[in-house]
Amino acid sequence: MDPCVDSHSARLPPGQQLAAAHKWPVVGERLPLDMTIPWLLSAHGLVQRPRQWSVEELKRLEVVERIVDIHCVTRWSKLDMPFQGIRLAELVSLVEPLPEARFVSLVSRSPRAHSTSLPLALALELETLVCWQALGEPLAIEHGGPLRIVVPGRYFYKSLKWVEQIEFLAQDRLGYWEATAGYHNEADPWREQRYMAPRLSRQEMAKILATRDWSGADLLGLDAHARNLSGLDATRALLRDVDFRECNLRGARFDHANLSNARLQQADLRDASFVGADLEGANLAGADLRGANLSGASFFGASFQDQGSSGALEAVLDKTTQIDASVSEALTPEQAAFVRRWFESSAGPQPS
Ligand SMILES: Nc1nc2c(c(=O)[nH]1)N[C@H]1C(S)=C(S)[C@@H](COP(=O)(O)O)O[C@H]1N2
Ligand SMILES: [Mo]
Repeated sequence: MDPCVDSHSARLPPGQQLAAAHKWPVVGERLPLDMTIPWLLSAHGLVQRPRQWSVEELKRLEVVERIVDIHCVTRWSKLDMPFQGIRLAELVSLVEPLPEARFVSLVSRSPRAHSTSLPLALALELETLVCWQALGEPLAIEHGGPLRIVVPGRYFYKSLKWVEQIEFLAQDRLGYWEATAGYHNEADPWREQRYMAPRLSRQEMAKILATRDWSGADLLGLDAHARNLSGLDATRALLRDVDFRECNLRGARFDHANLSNARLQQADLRDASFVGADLEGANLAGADLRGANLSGASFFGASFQDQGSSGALEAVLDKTTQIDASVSEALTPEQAAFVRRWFESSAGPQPS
């Protein structure tokens, strides 16, 4: 075997193929919004010193050259791409983020104000770059010139073209593809985190995100971590192994849905309906279940409390929560004790 091909295949994440040599596909938007006004990159939000830089000013900071492997979610890769620019870390040290700044939202000067986001600590760990040069040439406009983000080690949709704003946030703000097309928010090519629902086409996913009508859908393994899905209709949906941690699911309908092993930690489930749902092995620690109806749901092996990294997480139940008194029979002694404490408090209904 050609040793070169061999060494390349070890560097190709699963499901990726090398793009033809000397070909760099253009993906997504092809032009920024307006090239006639001067380009200014601004960094603002939860920072001590908001700032803006012209491209010339950026070039006076510490310029670095990095060799990066590009992996596009549409399955082409390009290895050993040289990029020149500055490290995001350098801009971060100049603006001094406040302690509560945990995410960066990157926004383009593009027709749809295209955007993406990353946890701040991860963006720094991956050595994210702000680039004006690739392959020894100024970045072509269609590839994001005059300034683009390059995030090594993530699918290329995290590498925003025509970056104009870096906003520091306490809460994540999903990017354009992540919010509208169901692209995975973590985007690690080695874990094939392409789409939040690996079994749906992009069109199906876009439809499901736009309508919030998931009734009867097969969404096994869906990763919806921290999304706003209030009012969702997931009646009879197959949601085994889904990740709904920290989601807003207020008023959502899960009647007769299969949520076995679902992760619902710290989800807002106020007024949600789980009548007859399968919640076996589901984790509801820290979830807000006030006003929720869990009548007839099965809870074998489910959890209502958990030992999280920042202390104990307990589900919130009150007298407006509807749950069968027999639930504790399906739980481990520890979980059953937690639920029984709630039943025995004056707030809860009395066990039969
Ligand atoms: N502003 C903007 N940035 C973007 C996109 C886009 O549509 N608009 N598409 C993303 C996607 S999906 C990919 S794969 C890369 C493509 O970059 P390229 O066209 O330089 O190959 O840009 C990313 N950044
Ligand atoms: Mo992409």
